[in-house]
Amino acid sequence: MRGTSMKPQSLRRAASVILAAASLLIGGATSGHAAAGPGQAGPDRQAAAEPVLRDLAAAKGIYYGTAVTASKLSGTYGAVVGEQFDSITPGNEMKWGSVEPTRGTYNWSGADAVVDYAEAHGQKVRGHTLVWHSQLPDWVSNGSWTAGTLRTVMTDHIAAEAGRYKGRIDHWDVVNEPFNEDGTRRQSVFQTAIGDSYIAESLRAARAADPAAKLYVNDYNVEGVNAKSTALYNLVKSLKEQGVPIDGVGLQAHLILGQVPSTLQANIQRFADLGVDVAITELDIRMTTPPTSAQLTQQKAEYKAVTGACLAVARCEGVTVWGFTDSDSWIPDVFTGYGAATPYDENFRPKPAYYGIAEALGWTDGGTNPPTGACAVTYAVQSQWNTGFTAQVTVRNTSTTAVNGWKLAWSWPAGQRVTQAWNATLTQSGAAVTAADAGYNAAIAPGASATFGFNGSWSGGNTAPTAFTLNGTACTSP
Ligand code: G2I
Repeated sequence: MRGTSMKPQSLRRAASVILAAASLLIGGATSGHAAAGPGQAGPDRQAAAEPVLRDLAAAKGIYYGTAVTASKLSGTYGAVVGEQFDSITPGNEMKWGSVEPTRGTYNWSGADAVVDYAEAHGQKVRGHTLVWHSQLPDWVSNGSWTAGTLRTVMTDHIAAEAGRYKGRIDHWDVVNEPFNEDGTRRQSVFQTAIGDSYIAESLRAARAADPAAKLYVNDYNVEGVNAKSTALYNLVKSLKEQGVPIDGVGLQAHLILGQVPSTLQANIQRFADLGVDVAITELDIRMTTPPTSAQLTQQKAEYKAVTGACLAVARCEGVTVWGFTDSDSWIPDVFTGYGAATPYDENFRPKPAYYGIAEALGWTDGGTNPPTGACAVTYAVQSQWNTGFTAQVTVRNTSTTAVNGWKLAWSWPAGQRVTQAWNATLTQSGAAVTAADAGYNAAIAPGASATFGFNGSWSGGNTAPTAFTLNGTACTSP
C-alpha cells in the first residue's frame, strides 16, 4: 500500500543544485512552487524552479519511477534520476541474460550499480525481471529440458538473484509477459517444459528468497479491459485462491499517442478489487517523429490521464516511465518512424508531458506552464520575390533563467516552405517548423537574444506566423 520513502536531504540538495545548473527550461524560476509534501518544504524546495515528481507523488501516496541504464547514472542523467524519481528499474541489468550469461557464471555489476544508486538516493527498486521468455541466455532458451530440470534451473536462478538482493528490492517483476494477445499462455520455454504451474512455482521461489519484496506479474497490452488483461485477471484470481504469493500486477503501458485505453482506470480497479496492488511499470507514449507541438500537447494530456488513473485507485502503488529521456528509450530502435515517447527530450529538457505528470500529481503554476511570455519573438521578412523570401527571426529570453539549448517552433499559415537557413538548423514537417540552435548560439542568457535567418518559398500568400514556442514555452510576439 501507499507510503513515503526515505529521502536523504543532503544528497537531494546536491542533486538539486546540479539540476538547477543544468536547468534548460526557460521561465521555470517564476513558479516558486514548493513541490514538496508536507513537512519537506525546506529552503531548497522553496527555491526549486521545477516541480519535483518524487515529492509530488509522495504527497499523494504513490511513487514515481523510471527505468534506468546503469552505465548512464552520472552527469545530468544521474542528477535528474536522483532528483525527480523515487523508484528505479534497471532496464536490462537484472535480466537473466545479463546476470547469468553462462550457467553458473554471474555478472552482477550492472544490477549492483542500480541498487547501490537507489540506496544512495532514497529510492525504491523494481527488480526486473526473473522469469521472461526474452533476453534469456542461449543455454536456457536452447537447452533440452524436462519439466524437472528446467524447474530446478528456474528456481535456482530465482534463489540466486532474488537472494542476492534480499531486503533491498521493493517490487519484483517475478514473471514477465506470460500471455499471448488472445489470453492464451505464451509458449515460452518455461511454459512448454514445465506447464502452467511455472508461474506459481516462480512466485513461491521468489517469496522464499526475499520475503519482504512485493511479487508482481507484469505484462503489456493489459492496460485496458480486453482478452489478455482478462486472462491475467483470471490468473491472479486463481493464484490468490490457491494461496500462491502474489502481491501485485504490473501494467507495462507502452502506449501509442491517441490510444490510451478508455478502460484503464476500470481495469486497475478490477485488479485492486481482487486484493492485489497494481503499478504502471513501463509507461511510454510514442508518436511519429519529428513531433509537432500539437502532438506534444496531446502527449501531455495522456501522461496526465495515465498518472491520474493510478491516483484514482488506492491500490495503485506508483508509475514508472520506461526511460525518462528520449535519449534513453527503446522506441526508435524498434518502431521505425516513432519516438519522442518519454517526458524529457534528448537533451534532458522537460517536455509538456513532464508538466502533465506534475499536474496530475497536484502541481500548478497558476494555469500555464511553462509561463507564456518567457520569450519574445520578432519575425521579419527582409526581402521577397515572386516565389521566395528571406526572413530573420530573433528570439529573446525574457525569463530570469538561462536557456542552454533551444528549439523554436512555429506553424506556417500559408503553405510556406523553408529552403535554406543560417545560424540555426531548420526542419519542416507539414506546416510545422522547428529551428534548433546551431550549437555556438545555444546559450541565451536572461535578457539576451539569438537571431537566425532563412530563405523560404511561398505561393499565393506569405502571411507571417503569429505563434511561437521556445522549448515548448509559448512566446509573445508583436
Ligand atoms: O521491449 C520493451 C520492454 C517490454 N517489456 C519488458 C522490458 O524489459 C522491455 O525492455 C526492453 C529494454 O528497454 C531494451 O533496452 O527490452 C529490450 C529487449 O527486449 C531491450 O533492448 C535490448 C536490445 O534489444 C539489445 O540489442 C541491447 O543489447 O537492449 C540491450 C541493451 O541495451
